[in-house]
Amino acid sequence: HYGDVTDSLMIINLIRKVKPNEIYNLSAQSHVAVSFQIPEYTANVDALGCLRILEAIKSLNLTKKIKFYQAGTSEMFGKVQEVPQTEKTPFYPRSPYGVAKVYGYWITINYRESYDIFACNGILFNHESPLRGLEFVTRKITDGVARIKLGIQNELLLGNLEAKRDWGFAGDFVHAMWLMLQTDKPDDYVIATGEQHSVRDFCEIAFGTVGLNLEDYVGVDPRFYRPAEVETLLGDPGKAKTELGWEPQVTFEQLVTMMVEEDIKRIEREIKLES
Ligand code: F7E
Repeated sequence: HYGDVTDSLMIINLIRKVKPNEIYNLSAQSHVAVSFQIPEYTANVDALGCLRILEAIKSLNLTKKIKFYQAGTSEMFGKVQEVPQTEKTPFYPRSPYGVAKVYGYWITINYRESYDIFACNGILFNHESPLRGLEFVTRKITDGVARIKLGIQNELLLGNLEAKRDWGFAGDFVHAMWLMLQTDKPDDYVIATGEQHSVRDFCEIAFGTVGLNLEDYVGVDPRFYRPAEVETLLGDPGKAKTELGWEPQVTFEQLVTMMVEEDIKRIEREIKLES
């Protein structure tokens, strides 16, 4: 089905047609840096998009039939007020993206409390995989490492190398989303690994997996700096562990290695096809 969360009628018609029992709202303009350039569009999709789905569920009288998952984000913590961040840590978003997601978070709670919808917020920290878009730092690095290793690129230009993130494997995190909708009572959960690494650490391991040294290839280009940066994020997944029985399975090193290996395989296939 085609769709767009800026189109209310389409959402209503699609729900009527598909009759889902679970809706996972992952729709977003999800790039933090881009949200500074298109803030109004980001708010329309990321904040009002969530409201439109909730309002569709309510106006179709399906509040008892559909469970709803809202993709919250660690970007809501932004300039962190506490370390590590838990479900109780106050938000301080640092981008139009983060601000729009705070609206999505609260409107989800508001519809849960006002209309008794089974609605949950997952507050997911960064989650990565070989499917990650090339505009995000992890995939930009692993794709760059693969190209450098295969001799088709000779440098990798990045922004803030000191930013620290709690990076996990997307497959593990999607499992947590599903678990949230299988509980008896809707609630909100931080999903994170509880481990933190810098962009520089990520580069070091990624270059290390192919026997190269990051210092020989990585340069800093201020074009990739953000007007306001989120310097450090570290989640406490304790509640998800106790209440959902969820724990991440893939380690940071395994994640980086998996992403580099997949990029090397993909680029080797592309080179073969071209020759
Ligand atoms: O940046 C720094 C950048 O764009 C991570 C989204 O899925 O996760 C993601 O948001 C860090 C930042 O992800 C480059 O300044 C350095 O500090 O990979 P990112 P993000 O902004 O953390 C959260 C949880 C979401 O919800 C978002 O939707 O890396 N950085 N150099 C760079 N970032 C990029 N993109 N490109 C660089 O060259």
